[in-house]
Amino acid sequence: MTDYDYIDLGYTPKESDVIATFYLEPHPEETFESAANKVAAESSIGTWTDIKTMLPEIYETLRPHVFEMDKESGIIKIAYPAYGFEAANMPGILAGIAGNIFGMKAAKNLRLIWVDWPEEIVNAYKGPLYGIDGVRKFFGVYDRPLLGTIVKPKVGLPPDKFAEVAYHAWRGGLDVVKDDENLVGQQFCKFEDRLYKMMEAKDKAEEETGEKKGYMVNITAPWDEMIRRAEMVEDAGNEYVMLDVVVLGFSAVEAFRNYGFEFIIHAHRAMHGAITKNPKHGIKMAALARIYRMLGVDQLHVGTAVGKMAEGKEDVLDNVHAVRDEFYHIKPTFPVASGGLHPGLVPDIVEIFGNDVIIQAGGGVHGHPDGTEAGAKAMRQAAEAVREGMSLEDYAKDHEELRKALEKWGREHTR
Ligand code: CAP
Ligand code: MG
Repeated sequence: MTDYDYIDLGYTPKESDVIATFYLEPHPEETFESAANKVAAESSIGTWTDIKTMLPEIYETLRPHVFEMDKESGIIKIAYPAYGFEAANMPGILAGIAGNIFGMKAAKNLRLIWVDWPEEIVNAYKGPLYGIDGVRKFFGVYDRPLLGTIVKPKVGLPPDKFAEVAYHAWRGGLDVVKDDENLVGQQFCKFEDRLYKMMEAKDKAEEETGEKKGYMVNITAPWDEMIRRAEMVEDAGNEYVMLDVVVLGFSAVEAFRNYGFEFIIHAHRAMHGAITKNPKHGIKMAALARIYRMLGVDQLHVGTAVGKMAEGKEDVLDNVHAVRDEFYHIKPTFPVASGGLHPGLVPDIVEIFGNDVIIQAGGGVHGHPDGTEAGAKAMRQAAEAVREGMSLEDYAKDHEELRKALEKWGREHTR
């Protein structure tokens, strides 16, 4: 057992401290205090035993303080001096406060719920280049949520078919079309072929509708290839890229934002559920959402509460606060509601999120009885109905596409 005590309930955190809030359930043979102490040690300067190399000045300047501890709720708060971290190195920071501790014997369950970042760390991050205001300006759309689709099937369509589906989605009134998270550069839909077909389709849709359109092209790949693809996207004149931020890793996301491109970055979070879904263990999505915002993504998937993914309303709202609330110099990230959505759920989404949300529907557009363009129209009509304060049912009386969508899916939450 380590001799060093990190529990200090009288401690008042300094403004410069990084404060991590955890839910902790100790191993049955461990007291709550001892488990908390071990979590504090392992996430900062300590180890499992006392060591001859722990110079007093190291302990004094870098020790964490467990300054709140509530056995009843399992909540502990640990303050870490910012001096213990390299500010512009998120992987390095997380290797401490969200590293070994999740695998320790001492904690049966451990969940990082939230991190309060001090200004001196936040200053090392750029945050989104555009954020909500910048993305709205790009589209010139201010009075309704942005609307989008994911081309389905997830993978399989060849580039020309893919672009045709996208063209219909844009024509029907959607602002953005995105690749699915697992569509990259498969041999039946090579990255460059898809990109160029999509550029043509986007130009055509913009000309015909007079509206600005966006293509969120998924450049997720090993780093060198991802940069090569990003350069290709830049040359093609596309303004957006999409990153699968969890599978790519914190290093890639931080480095990509610092690389010098001027893309709007759409962040898909495939794999987050492995980290965030267990309410007793792992990392809460809201804490991750705040980190991805610091790293600089302009748009981030945050759940829907009413669609096919598991997060409930409370969690979704925590995510929304993490990306939209004031946070030093960092712009707000646009929350994206996606997963099992259809036109009948648009009012629920606006009720939960307000207008500052990007609503995406894949199945809920391409599954429309009359196809993609009608599905896109139905989504736009649903958003118009909400904007005008009308019920979907009333609006659908003289809007056939919305009527047919409601006949198929009603207002049901998805599973
Ligand atoms: C939505 C989606 C997204 C999910 C991911 C999909 O499609 O493209 O990947 O939204 O979940 O493939 O499921 P549908 P989350 O509209 O067809 O459901 O946004 O919660 O990370
Ligand atoms: Mg998807």
